[in-house]
Amino acid sequence: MSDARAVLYSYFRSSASYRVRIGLALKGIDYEYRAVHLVEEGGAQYKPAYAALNPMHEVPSLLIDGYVLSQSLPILEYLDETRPAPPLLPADAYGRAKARQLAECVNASIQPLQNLRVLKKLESDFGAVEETRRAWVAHFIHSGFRGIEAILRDTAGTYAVGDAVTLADICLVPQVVGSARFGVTLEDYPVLAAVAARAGALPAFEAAHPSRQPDAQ
Ligand SMILES: N[C@@H](CCC(=O)N[C@@H](CS)C(=O)NCC(=O)O)C(=O)O
Repeated sequence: MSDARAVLYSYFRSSASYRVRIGLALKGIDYEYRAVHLVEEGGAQYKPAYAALNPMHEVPSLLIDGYVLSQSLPILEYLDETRPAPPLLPADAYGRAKARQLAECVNASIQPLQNLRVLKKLESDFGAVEETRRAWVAHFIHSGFRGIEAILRDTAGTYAVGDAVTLADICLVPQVVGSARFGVTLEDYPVLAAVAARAGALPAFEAAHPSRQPDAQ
């Protein structure tokens, strides 16, 4: 363990980085922000110095307690286990399963399909123009949001699972914010819209918003 200041490698628009920024803010953890520009010069995620930290060439990565961590959900679980207040997961096993289920709906089922490298490959291998790429992403966001809306009808209180913020809100808000770039609006998802609006207005979520980051464009 080390008590050096934490360092977050992040890109302002990255929804996975946004999740970790929310977790750090909720836990009141001070950190240095290091921007990794995913687009300029072929992407800083591929530069050897960063690849040594994150061999998957992705943000976020977090240096904390002398460790190098990556993958936003394990990072958030690490923060929760080492700094339990405020908790990011419900006290009961069923609540935890539902919060993790919603988090994975975003992390495993929606976000990977909108990743920069996936969109680049659609362009290079199939000639997909920007409009086609946006339609592809929007299709998968809508199918994911339809499923999430159905789940939330059973789980939501003030927030996605009951009345306290959980991992589910930490994943849903960045996905909702990022979806606007692909022309996805929330008229058909009233519970998701309400939950995301309430969580998104909390100070920790606002501080983590892409527009508030040092590398925001
Ligand atoms: N499941 C990973 C996803 C990480 C990820 O996909 N990060 C994106 C930005 S949101 C990235 O670095 N993409 C780089 C690329 O596609 O080249 C996590 O939760 O940390």
